[in-house]
Amino acid sequence: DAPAPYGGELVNLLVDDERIELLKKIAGKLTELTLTDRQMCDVELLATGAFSPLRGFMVQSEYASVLDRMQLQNGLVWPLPICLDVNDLAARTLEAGQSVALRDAEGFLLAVMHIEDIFPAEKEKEAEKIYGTRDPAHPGVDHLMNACGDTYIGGRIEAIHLPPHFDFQRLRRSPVEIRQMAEKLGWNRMVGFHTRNPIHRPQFELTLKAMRKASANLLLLPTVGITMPGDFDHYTRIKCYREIAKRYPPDAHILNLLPLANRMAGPREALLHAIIARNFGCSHFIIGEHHGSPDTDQNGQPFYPGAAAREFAEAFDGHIGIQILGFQEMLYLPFEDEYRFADQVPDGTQTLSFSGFDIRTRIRTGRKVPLWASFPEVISALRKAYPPPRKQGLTVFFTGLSGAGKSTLAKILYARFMELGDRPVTLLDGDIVRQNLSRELSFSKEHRDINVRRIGFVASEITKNRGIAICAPIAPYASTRTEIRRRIEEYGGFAEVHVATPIEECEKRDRKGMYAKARAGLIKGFTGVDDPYEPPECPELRIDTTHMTPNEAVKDILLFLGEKGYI
Ligand code: PPS
Repeated sequence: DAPAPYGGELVNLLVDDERIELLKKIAGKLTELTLTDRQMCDVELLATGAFSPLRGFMVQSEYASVLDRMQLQNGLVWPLPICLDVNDLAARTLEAGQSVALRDAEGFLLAVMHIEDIFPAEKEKEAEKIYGTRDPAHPGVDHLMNACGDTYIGGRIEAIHLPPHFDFQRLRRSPVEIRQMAEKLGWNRMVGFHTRNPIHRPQFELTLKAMRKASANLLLLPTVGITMPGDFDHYTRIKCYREIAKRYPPDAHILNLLPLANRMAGPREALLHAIIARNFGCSHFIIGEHHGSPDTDQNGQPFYPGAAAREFAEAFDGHIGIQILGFQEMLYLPFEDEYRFADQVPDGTQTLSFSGFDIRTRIRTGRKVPLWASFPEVISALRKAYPPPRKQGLTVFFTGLSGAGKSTLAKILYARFMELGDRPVTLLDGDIVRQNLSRELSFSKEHRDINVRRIGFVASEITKNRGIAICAPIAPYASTRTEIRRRIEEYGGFAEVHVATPIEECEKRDRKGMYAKARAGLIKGFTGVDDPYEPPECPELRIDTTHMTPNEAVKDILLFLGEKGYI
């Protein structure tokens, strides 16, 4: 039979209809918390029992116990804190003993939480204990340090609705539904495979080997909550899984989406995945190299040794009641045309291997993925969603002082792209945007940020839909520019062009007479005069137009874009 859920009982926090009516009535009077996407993932996994035996967000003593001893207070092994973070402002309005309404961004009521405890997040300690590093290049640490609120609230949850999903609804089954399905199919043994990447050849081989080893059927649990920046979007990944599904023996696997917010905590993450798999009814769980780990740090080094997650989880499998099937890296032997585990490769044999990261990079840069690395149907699905740079969307983001030449360069570049005519082009010039999209805004820091974010938002939509956006605001603040870059790079190309014409030259030109007015004190807070400009540290291009014609400058930009494959 399938193993019992972790802690003995499958938790179900969804309350019955009568209770829903009551909670809905009182919810209107309760303080509201709007959940982030990550928090909604946690609420969903708590509500459906994927996080059994947890019945809500952790209180302080539980949090401390997980950090220090990796245990819940009842002694069960538990690797990661499941906490609800709030910012200081919200924290000041809350107190223990109070109930709060948990809503999604649209205001849809998901759950009522009964606060038992409000306590500070021990961020430094959490980073060390959970991630083993404080390096902000680690996406889990970055989130904890830079995005997560400073206060946690703990307490029981009564779930009213699961967060609504409109995609792949038939593939979103709860642990109890998967258990029932496996029972109906007469499956006694099920091996879980958790992944955030498409399944390529080595992963496929691995799952087949695991199924044979455990004489079990397969439960594929791809993460569709939060994965890592740069990952393929989940629509594309699910298309790939569906293709791969045809390669398994008939009726031997179930594909089910897991709305988990990955922490990417490597060893501790792997252990959590194994516990979740047990709750879904798995008797075995596959852990390969670098399970649950971010790609690499800034020096190209892995955050955790390849075997760390596997060895860690194996050490605990007796405690968590699911058998870990740890596998070494699989390498391709070109002469033999087969995959083997690293320890089964004779010394001196030539081997090849591609990580998920390598394949992502190749797809995104339009390079070939050899057939030994993946399957033709997977490569084709990926190529369709992630075309080569020549067919991707692109944003050229000019930044620089007033009068530096941004608008002129942007206009010439616009004309060149229109002449090429292979993609729709939109010009978002600073002045033009301020006449319509940002008409009501001033030049305060706050308003400049809003203005630049709006431009970034429009540019990201254009880039997503494979057009070209040319932006030319001053955009004086580095962090806002970085934020926009991140958003746009998810969808296509981003080239920051710093028009670095020195202020003396801009002021000499003073085409609009603005510098003269600023110097005379008629305009306050003018960039470069009495307002800051933070020059980009590593723009794709830096152009000083002092001794250059605009046409020459644009030629440099086009050459750069050509080199990168965008035109
Ligand atoms: S920002 O900082 O990115 O929001 O600025 P932006 O939207 O690009 O607007 C810059 C243009 O507005 C004119 N202008 C000022 N610039 C800077 N500081 C102050 N206080 C200011 N007031 C008006 C200025 O002419 C800029 O035009 P460009 O085309 O850059 O010369």
